[in-house]
This record gives sequence, structure tokens and C-alpha cells, in this order.
Amino acid sequence: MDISKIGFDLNTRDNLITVTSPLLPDLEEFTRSLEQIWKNRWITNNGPFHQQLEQDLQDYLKVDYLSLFTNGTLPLITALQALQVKGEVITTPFSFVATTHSLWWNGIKPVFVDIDPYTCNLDPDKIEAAITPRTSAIMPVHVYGIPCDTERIQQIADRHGLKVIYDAAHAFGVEVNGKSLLKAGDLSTLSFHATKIYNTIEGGAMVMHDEKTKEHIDQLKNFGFVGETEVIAPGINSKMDEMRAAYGIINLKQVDKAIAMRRKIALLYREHLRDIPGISWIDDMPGVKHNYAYFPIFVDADEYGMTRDELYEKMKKQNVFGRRYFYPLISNLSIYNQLESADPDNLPIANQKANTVICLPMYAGLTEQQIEKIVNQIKK
Ligand code: T4K
Repeated sequence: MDISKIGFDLNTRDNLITVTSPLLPDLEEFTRSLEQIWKNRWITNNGPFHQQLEQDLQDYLKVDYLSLFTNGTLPLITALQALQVKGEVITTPFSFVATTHSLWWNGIKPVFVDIDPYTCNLDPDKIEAAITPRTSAIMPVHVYGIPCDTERIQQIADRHGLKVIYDAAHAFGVEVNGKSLLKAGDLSTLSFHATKIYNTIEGGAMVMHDEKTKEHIDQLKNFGFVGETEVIAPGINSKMDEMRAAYGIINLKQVDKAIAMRRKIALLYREHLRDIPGISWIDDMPGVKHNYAYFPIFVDADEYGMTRDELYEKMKKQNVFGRRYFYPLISNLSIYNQLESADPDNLPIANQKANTVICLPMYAGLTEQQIEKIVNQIKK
């Protein structure tokens, strides 16, 4: 194994605290599912485990239609294809690279708009100024699982005849006033990567609101096939296999417990961090059922007396491996920084957030003792 590629030696893992640790399903139950798959000799292409997981997720997430994917990037790419989005798309630079990459893969020009200083999501006040005759959609991200201002974004989209595709990779299970956040916009996408609240190892999904769209997406993720001989579009292959669907069915049973544990951790962090000058975080929002996907803190170097990077390195030396999600800002990457909208003067808040954030370790199973160790590093 090449340690340089993962940042630490897995043999010493018990002494380290990493930003996350995967939620693993019960191994015996998974083994029984594997035995069934062996018996079925049906290992991918919409098998029984795949069908069951789609139903289970629809029920759990309280959405009408959902289509499984092999990861959280391909549903973004496919959503743009399905809605035939072209030209320019307004998006946030404060996200994981996959959001902007999905536009590039469709030959679409990303137009970056600055973010709200509190939620870190696309600032609705700044969207309209970025709309041009070539704009065809908005692609916001519910970053860290914090809901975007979906009502205002929809009003803007309606006023200008734009589609809205939410990158909801972090927003698994988030509800606003009792309603799934995934119901907002035309389409929403999820990631079930190992590092997420709920994982299928690699995996993802798209949420849509009608049967016709579900049917179309299911075709697009299977090369565009309808039946055995007809191909209605140049689709892609993004079908989840039976092993990962079986793993996902079992993992879903413990996700509520995992989110409850994450909530406790968030409350503990907030309690411990309250009196440290120069450290801030995002609190719970009224009416929102949060999922505590990440615990970002923001370091004000003047008030705190140390820069974000100094703190980040100091913690690493003590075997606490937080992550600077999302630094560097997507718009500052050499592949995107030539775009007009990537100018840092256009994105002051996003730049400031990217330069001050550290996501602290957050996962079900993190102990109180470990939290104290992490917080003590920040306090000293
Ligand atoms: N949109 C948004 C907003 C996203 O955040 C993402 C993905 C996507 C779209 C695309 O979805 P996917 O196509 O990935 O499904 C990670 C993930 O790979 C990525 O899924 C995620 N966002 C992004 C925010 O983070 P890395 O490169 O930081 O992961 P890595 O391998 O450094 O892992 C972080 C830590 O997690 C490790 O230090 C330890 C722990 N870990 C990781 C793995 C893979 C484990 O303990 N076990 C594991 O198996 O990107």
C-alpha cells in the first residue's frame, strides 16, 4: 500500500482521528445477502437488491422517485443531459470539484456566484446579476448539508425560465418544515461515497418528481436502452451493482442512529468551542432537521492568534486529521481560474470561507474522549 496516497499508515489507524470513518453494515448480515446474490446469479442491471434499495431509500427520504447511480458525480452529469442544459450555468465555487466538473463534462460554461457568509451556500441576492441570455440553469449545492434558500432560488429560476439542479451530495435525510429538501428544484443528486453519512461504498442517486422522468433517467444510466434493441439517447453506464445495493439496504437500517450520534457530537463541539475567540461554526437552523454531515469551523486568525493553516498543521502533528473542505476554492483551480466569474473580486466571501475553514472529525463512533482531545488542540 502507498501511504503517501492516503496520508497515513492504516496499521496505525487506531491512534489517529480522521475527518470521517465509514459507517459499515453488519458483516454477518451482509454475508447472508452475498450468499443470496450468489444463488441468484444476478449481479447487476436492476436486480432485486437494486430494486429494493430504491424503494427503501424512497421511503426513508420521503421522496416520490429515486434512481440509484454508481457514484454522486454521474447523476450530476446525467441530470444536465436529461434536462438538455446548455450554455451557461450559475453555480457555487464553494463545493467539491465534482459539481463544476459535471458542467465541464457537458460542455457547459460554469458561472461562479458568491456565497452567503453564514450558510456558505449560493447567495440568492447575487444570482440575478450573473444571468445572461445564455444562462439555462442554476446548480446550487446544499454544502455541509445546510439547506440553500430554495424558495428564493426557485423564484429567480421561474422568473428567468431556468432549470434548477441541486447537488445534494451532503443533504441525505435533511428536511425543512417536515419536507424533504430533495423535493426542491427540478432534480437533486446524492452521493453515497464511503465518506458520507450514508454510504454504499461508492454510490449515489438522483431524485426526481414524476414517473416519466424516472423512466428517462433509468434509461440514460443504462446507455439509453429501451428494451433490447432500441436506444433513445447516448446514455451512460452508471448502474449500481447488487453487492453495493445489498450493502446499502443493511446500512440504511442504522443511519438514524448514526445521525443521532453525529448530532450529539455537534452539540459537544459547540459547547466546548463556545468560549474560544476567533472560532465560529454553523448553528442549527429553525425548522430544519439537520444531518450533521460535516462540522466546519472557521478560524479568524486575528482574533484566534493563529492562521487556519497553522492550526490545521498543528492538529495533524497530534494525529488529528481534519480537512479543509472546500479549499482550494474550485474557481481558483488552474483549470477554472481563467473564467471571468472566477475572479476573486467577484467571490470575496467564498474565498474568505475557503481560506479559513477546517472540517473537524465527525462520524458515528467518535468518542467523547476523542472530542476532548480535538478541542484541546484548538484551545491551546
Ligand atoms: N458533490 C459534492 C458536493 C461532493 O462533496 C461530492 C463528493 C460529489 C459531488 C461527488 O460524489 P462522489 O462521486 O464522490 O460520490 C472525498 C470523497 O471522495 C468525495 O466523495 C466527497 N465529495 C469529498 C468531499 O470527499 P477526499 O479525497 O477528501 O477523500 P479521502 O479519500 O481523502 O477520505 C477522507 C477521509 O475519510 C480519510 O482521510 C479517512 C476517511 N476514509 C476514507 C475512505 C475512502 C476512511 O476512513 N475510509 C475510506 O474508505 O474526497
